[in-house]
Amino acid sequence: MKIAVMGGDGFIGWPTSLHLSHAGHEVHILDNLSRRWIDTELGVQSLTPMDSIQERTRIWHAETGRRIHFNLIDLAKDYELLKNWLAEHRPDAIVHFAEQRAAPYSMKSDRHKNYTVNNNVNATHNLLNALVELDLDTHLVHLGTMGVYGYSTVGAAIPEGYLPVGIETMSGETVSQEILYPSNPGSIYHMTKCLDQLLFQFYAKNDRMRITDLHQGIVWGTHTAETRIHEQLINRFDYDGDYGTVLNRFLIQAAIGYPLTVHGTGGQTRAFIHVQDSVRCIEIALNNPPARGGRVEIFNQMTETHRVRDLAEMISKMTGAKIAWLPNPRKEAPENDLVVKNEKFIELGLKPTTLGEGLLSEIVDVAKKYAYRVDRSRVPAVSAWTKDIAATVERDP
Ligand code: USQ
Repeated sequence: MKIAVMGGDGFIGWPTSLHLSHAGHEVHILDNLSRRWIDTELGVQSLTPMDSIQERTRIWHAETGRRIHFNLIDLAKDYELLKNWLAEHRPDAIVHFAEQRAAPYSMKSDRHKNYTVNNNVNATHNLLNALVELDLDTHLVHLGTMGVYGYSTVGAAIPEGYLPVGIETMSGETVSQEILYPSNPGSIYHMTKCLDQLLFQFYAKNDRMRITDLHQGIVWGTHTAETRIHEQLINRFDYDGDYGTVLNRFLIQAAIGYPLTVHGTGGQTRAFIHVQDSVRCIEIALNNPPARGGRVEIFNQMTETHRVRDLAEMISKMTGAKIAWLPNPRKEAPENDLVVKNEKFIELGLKPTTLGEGLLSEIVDVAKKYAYRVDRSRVPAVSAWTKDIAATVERDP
């Protein structure tokens, strides 16, 4: 297939591009390099030393003989450039990662809220709009989030996108119907992914677009089989308070002797997936497109659920790291249970990498190896969900 990877320079976009290229697909990355600009804005850098995208693709070619093409295009701002590129290249499939993906960054200030909404919603809509205008029957695979469901305490298993409901008619009969699971975002970032869902529902219905939405959990890990091929193909690894996700943060904190930063009681239960499984899921989704005229295909892209304090305690036992119980900078339920259905990927052949198998090698290979690159002052999470909460945030646990 000819595949365009929108946001192919990012944390999942890069290993996905390598994985798809390795599998024999023709891969084109479209990216505005915004993650690199945001690093500069925040004064942080990836834990792992990361080359320019041009250098990365040069090394990939030198190592494998395969080309990954790079195009500097901003999906949200350069509609005509995007449309012209699509008209010229007519990709069979698009993987869409080109969105601002950090919840804390999206809550930093009014400017960051505006940026996240404008960037994410426009990027998705520009893409859908251009595909329809050009009459392209391209399969669009979007990276969504488990966060669209919210983290209710109901305890019932979260289905894959759609919820069966019974509705009483005027004549008193109950008819059953499947609706999109009610969205319940916990941040401005998560809210944009809920808005994306509505755009997808409309375009699938109105223009018979083939769309797959992947509701992904929190990704952990760094390496995939392809990023291991050469040191300069290494993936990025974020540890800072805005972009670092919880498990990767705990790993690097343990490696540098920083107390593990548990928010509140750590009672939040979340869904997790290793980055290697994430790229496999994307490949599986690409190989199983929905029929034209069908509904949006939704997968829950996660393999395990864990409570934050259990993760902290596990890493503390493995490494001797201390745990810091901090005031939570977020507005979220202090405790929640989470049961998620993920049968669709398992039935299509996904074999999950469990925390038990993968964790130790991440600590040794990545966290310890690059610990010297950490700026400890960037570890605390200081973006608060409300002005009241901001007053309670701890800057130096
Ligand atoms: N947390 C801590 N300590 C930390 C960092 C986080 O206790 O140092 C807690 C948070 O309060 C939260 C949980 O860990 O309860 C998860 O936080 P996170 O930063 O790992 O994940 P989140 O903000 O939800 O976002 C990440 C990705 C996002 C993706 C989402 C999937 O950045 O792109 O969509 O995971 S999900 O969480 O399933 O919605």
